[in-house]
Amino acid sequence: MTIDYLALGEVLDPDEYVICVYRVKSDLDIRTAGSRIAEEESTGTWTHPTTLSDDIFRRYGAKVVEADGDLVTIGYPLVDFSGDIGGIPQILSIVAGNLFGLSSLKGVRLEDISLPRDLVERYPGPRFGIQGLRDVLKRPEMPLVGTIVKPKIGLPPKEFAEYVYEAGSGGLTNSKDDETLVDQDFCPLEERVSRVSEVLDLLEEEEHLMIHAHNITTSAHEILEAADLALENGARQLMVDVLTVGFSGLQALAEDPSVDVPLHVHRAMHGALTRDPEHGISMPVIAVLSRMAGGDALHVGTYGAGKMHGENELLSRDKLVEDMHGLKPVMPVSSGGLHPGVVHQLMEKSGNDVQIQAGGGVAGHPDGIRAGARAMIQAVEAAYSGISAEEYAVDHLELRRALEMWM
Ligand code: RUB
Repeated sequence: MTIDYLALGEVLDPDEYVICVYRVKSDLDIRTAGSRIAEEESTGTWTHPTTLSDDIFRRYGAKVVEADGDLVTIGYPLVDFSGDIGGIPQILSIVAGNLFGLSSLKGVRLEDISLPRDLVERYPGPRFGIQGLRDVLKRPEMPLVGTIVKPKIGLPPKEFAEYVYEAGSGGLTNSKDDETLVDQDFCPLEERVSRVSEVLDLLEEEEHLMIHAHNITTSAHEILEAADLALENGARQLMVDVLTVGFSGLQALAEDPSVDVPLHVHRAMHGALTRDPEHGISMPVIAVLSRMAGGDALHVGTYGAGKMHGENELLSRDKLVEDMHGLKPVMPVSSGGLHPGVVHQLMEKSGNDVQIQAGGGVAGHPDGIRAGARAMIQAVEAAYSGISAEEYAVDHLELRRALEMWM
């Protein structure tokens, strides 16, 4: 038998293969380039190993089933992912491993991935997801509206909690730590969680439900301990930066029975993987893996409305909500440079299943945090009711002031 990784036109059984689409830049023709990836990531190497039998190749070899333009589709047999240990790290080592460094390729980008049911079922998926978050907040239909406490770092726990209280008093349903705040000396996790929990209880007594995502981004060996610390002090939601922690850190939280609160997933560092159109890993792939690992809410971008470079927001959102072998849908989070003046534009694309977050867009309001929160809520109410922000602002002072400031 000749070892040939090309199987163009073969229709793969999606229950038997992990199927990946790569965008490839190379001087090689696209078929050869695809074959290089398939051989490197399954049974081959740069030369023919004398140990590679026909039988091994037939069972475990990857297949290039499409090669067109600059795209190749490669199927990896499910058996390549078998065994009790390995998990998402091993999936990535195969589908997104050595291939990025092959000298024969000038660029490779993993654009899409689909995984067989048998593989997906080994993962917890979200415990809460969209519906669970809505149930916790008793907010059945409208977007969740949140803030990121600003400044990013520097507020001591008391002032931090006061910010959260003001935001909740202004009507916000969510707030969160920023991605760089964890347990620094000026705002230790334990005291921050305990003070924030007190104000969330107070808000609840005042008949307003709100949750705050506490960032426990840390080393793998400490993450469950950090979660325990936060939960013992009343945390209602936890947050991790999934790319710096790793998908398995998120999964460890999602699988731990004591972690019975929603997990907010920030994607800090994703730009290093997603931003180059010719090399890296696309955001939709990160969305698939975050969902498998158990994230309940994930940042997907602002559909052009905010400060951050956009990348495949609609597709990423779809990966969070479409059918995925029984995993619950994940709440898409839009965040980064948002303010009341862009909410309408955002919601036209996001729909209502979204958590809209504004840090500067709340903390920068000229009349303070509570007014900033009100302005965001008013902007969401206006867009939800199909009324323009300008019209709604006529008799909503906080929104009017925000539009005067930022538009
Ligand atoms: C929000 C902020 C977040 C970004 C991350 O602050 O900077 O960390 O949302 O970006 P502000 P993304 O509202 O003041 O801009 O959500 O695209 O990952």
